Amino acid sequence: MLKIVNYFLALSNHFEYDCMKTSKYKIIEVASELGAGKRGTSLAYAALHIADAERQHPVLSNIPHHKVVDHNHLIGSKPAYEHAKYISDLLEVNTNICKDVDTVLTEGKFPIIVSGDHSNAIGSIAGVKNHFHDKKVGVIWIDAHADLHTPFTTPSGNLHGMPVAVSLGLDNLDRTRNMVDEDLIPYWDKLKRIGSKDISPKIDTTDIVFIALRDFEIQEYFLIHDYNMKTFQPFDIKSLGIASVIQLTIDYLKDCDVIYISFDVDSLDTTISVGTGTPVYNGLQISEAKELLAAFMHLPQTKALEITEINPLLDNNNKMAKVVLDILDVVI
Ligand SMILES: [Mn+2]
Repeated sequence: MLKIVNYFLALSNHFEYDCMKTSKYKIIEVASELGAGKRGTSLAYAALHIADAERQHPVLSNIPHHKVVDHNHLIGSKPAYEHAKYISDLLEVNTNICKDVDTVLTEGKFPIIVSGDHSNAIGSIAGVKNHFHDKKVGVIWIDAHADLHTPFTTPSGNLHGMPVAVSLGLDNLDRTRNMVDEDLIPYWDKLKRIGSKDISPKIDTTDIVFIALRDFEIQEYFLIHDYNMKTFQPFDIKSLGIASVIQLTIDYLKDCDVIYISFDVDSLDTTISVGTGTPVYNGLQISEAKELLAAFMHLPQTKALEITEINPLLDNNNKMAKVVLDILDVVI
């Protein structure tokens, strides 16, 4: 009998612990995938939810969940502009994201944004900046890619390659390679100014750190070089070790009052990141991602986390979602 009582006591303690652990968070699901070239990231939250239900100790199920209105009904329709596909629709989606992130922060909760493609970071960063409009916002961008393209430089026209340029307010006109339709420029400028406070840039070029960056075009490289942006590429991570990368990142962003973390699953090595649209070899190991995120999530300045580019349609047995849950398990 005593054994049974103890069992239920342990169970209820675990439940209370879980509730304590998860009550500070709110999940914002952004299923929008119009910014990507491959289809399927809109299913990211469903993939995580299914993988979570199979776990002995669920990670996400106790966290309240809210879904942002998207325009995925346009999938399959012809984009109006070749060099910024679905830009007018993604302006609306990202305006919705901005409002929802700002609302969750106003509720005193920590938003975990489960995002389809990476163009949704435009709205997330805008929401954080709109809420903390008089504060200095820093970004930790954990991604294989720089996402520093603009309509003037993009080879694909997909907006998921542009969120950092939007947030930094950069056009990169000096490296123009596309004949851009003039009609799209007002949308591009509005993307940079999303939020009721009408702020652009959202972040300064000195307040972003790229980690696991290893796949970028020359036009993006020029911006990194021009502004002397902080990067930790695979060579740096291997030579310094992950603990030093963490410390150097924290030191570099020490003047930022607020930190936003964006975790693109393609930052992980291709041996792990099957379920994502643009995998790149020589990426992070799972243990390294756990160390990075655990350290950054525990900083008092950190106010939001985005997880993006999980694509279960490209995956093998939902592995990507399972890996993300393993990482989140030590982080939240
Ligand atoms: Mn990305």
